[in-house]
Amino acid sequence: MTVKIFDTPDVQDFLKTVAGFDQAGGDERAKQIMHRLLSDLYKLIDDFDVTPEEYWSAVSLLNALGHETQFGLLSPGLGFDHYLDMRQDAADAEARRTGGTPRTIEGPLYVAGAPEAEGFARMDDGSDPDAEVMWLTGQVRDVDGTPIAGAKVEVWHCDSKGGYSFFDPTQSEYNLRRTIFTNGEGRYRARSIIPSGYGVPEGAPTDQVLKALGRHGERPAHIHYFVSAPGHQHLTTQINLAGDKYTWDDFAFATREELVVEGKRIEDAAEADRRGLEGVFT
Ligand code: MBD
Ligand code: FE
Repeated sequence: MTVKIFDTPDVQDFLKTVAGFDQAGGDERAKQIMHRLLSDLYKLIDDFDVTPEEYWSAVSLLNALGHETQFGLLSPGLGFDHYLDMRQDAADAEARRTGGTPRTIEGPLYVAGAPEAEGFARMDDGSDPDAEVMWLTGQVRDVDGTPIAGAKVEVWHCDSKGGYSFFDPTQSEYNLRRTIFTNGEGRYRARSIIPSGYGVPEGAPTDQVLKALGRHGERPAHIHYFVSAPGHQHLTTQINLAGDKYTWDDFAFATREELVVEGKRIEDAAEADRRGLEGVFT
């Protein structure tokens, strides 16, 4: 079937009716956006001769994504999260807000309300004896390099099997999630465990979409951050642990050169703890 009806007056009038253009109520921006969205999709159906079977299988897929709350997971896979960041970067550049650690995407797995600590936090609940200990230390500075005391550093990451607390029911509440306020020198420290990479659940609706595109759903090992302080722009970012197979092949497009960090292995556990507690990693 190769009928082309999109450009006919009937279809154009119909689109306006569907988008509520001839109704007084509702929201003007919602109408404009819906009209554009529907127009693009109607045109796509016409241009690609989308069959009813294809259309209804797309509806099923959307239902499955919603049922499994996976819109937030497919979103970075389709590049929307990174695209919004690119727009923020462009807005910052235009406003001459330059310097500082680059932003990258939040992802769908943040949970508010993590336990708070001053200066130092142990992030893991100790339930994974096979996991390797990881120390994280850092300093929050403004774009001029001045340390910021009392900055809020929210950190979250997955366990050694790629699971995040709250989404992985085997983990304790807030495992690997902490809010740490920087000390007088703007520094924070955390003792945690090395996270593994993350993979989209096999066979899940998000996985089905990626497979149809010939893509995988893997992310390199990473650690999420929100950094904020009064009078400063909120930063959403991540660090990637260097040497991961997926560092430059992240399904969520979140890797940035400046955010790839090389961990330093310390074989002596007591030495690692001593250095971590002192915040010295040279
Ligand atoms: C993650 O852990 C993540 O950070 C993103 C962006 C998407 C899926 C899982
Ligand atoms: Fe993540």
